[in-house]
Amino acid sequence: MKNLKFKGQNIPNMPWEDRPEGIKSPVWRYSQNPIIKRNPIDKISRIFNSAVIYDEGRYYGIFRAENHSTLPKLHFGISPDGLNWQIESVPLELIDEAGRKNNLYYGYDPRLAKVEDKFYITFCTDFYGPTIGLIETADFKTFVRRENVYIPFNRNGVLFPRRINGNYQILSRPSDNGHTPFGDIFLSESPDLTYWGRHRHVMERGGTGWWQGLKIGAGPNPIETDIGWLLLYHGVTNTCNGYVYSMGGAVLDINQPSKVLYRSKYYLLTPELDYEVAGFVANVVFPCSALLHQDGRMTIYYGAADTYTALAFSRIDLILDFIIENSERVGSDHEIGK
Ligand code: BMA
Repeated sequence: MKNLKFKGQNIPNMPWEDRPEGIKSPVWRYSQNPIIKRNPIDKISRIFNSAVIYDEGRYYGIFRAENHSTLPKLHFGISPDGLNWQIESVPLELIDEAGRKNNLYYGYDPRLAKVEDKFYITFCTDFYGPTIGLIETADFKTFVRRENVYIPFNRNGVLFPRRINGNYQILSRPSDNGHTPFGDIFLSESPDLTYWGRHRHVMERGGTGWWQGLKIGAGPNPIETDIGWLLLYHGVTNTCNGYVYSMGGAVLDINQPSKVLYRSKYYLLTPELDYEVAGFVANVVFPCSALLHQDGRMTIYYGAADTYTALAFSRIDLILDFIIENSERVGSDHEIGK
């Protein structure tokens, strides 16, 4: 793809490896995966499905860490290079909007976005069942818990990195209280991050690939290009041995992101290597963050088998070409507002 315009960052030491000879896939794995292994810090057994951001020379991470109670909590970490992480051994301390202490019973599958001058963590939390929580921070020192975005049940809340048509925008996947055997991606918007509405359907499970036949959920925060928003997501299939989580890709309209322009019928990454096919939950590839360099290189952080944190690489032009070439027409034309 020539003359593609996109919003990349200047990240001098972004984790990176060129595509190995002989590999044709638009996404390839880091040869030293996983970057976070089992029992990475005292009393924490597994860190996976975690979010990373690069801002003004520093890497910050919000990690899904499970201690020996197996309850997931959000932990803060920093890194000099995006590979070696210093992760706090205790969960994030939060205050509510009135300044009172407010700590989470559980928090998992965080995403991390910078919108204007603040960072926002969206994640799954408990509110009489799982739903989407929201934390705001300006400095990664004070973390303010905002109102939950939804009533239960909902998962995979993922913010866009800027307002669109004046409003904040969030993707989500309404769910149930268990291991949800269904699920499409929806969009909601808000003028103030408190009141959410104008809900739209974005993408349905299925399409023409069984790998995404059961449910789908947004992955990393969408990436802006002049073709549209690149959305990486997870797609799940139900087999006789349980669920299998792969990564897929789609492109959403820049001004009306409930409109899907392209969606690949093929997965971009599926569990193949030992650290993806075996672990606490077998066969899970779960992308939560992507860094995009201004030269087009992409580094994707994904959870592997609910046990490890791993990296994969791509290039923005390569991934978009693949999605467009292998795109299929899905979704309906009779939605309100489409
Ligand atoms: C989902 C979430 C993810 C997890 C996946 C596979 O419902 O809980 O955090 O990776 O199941 O276990």
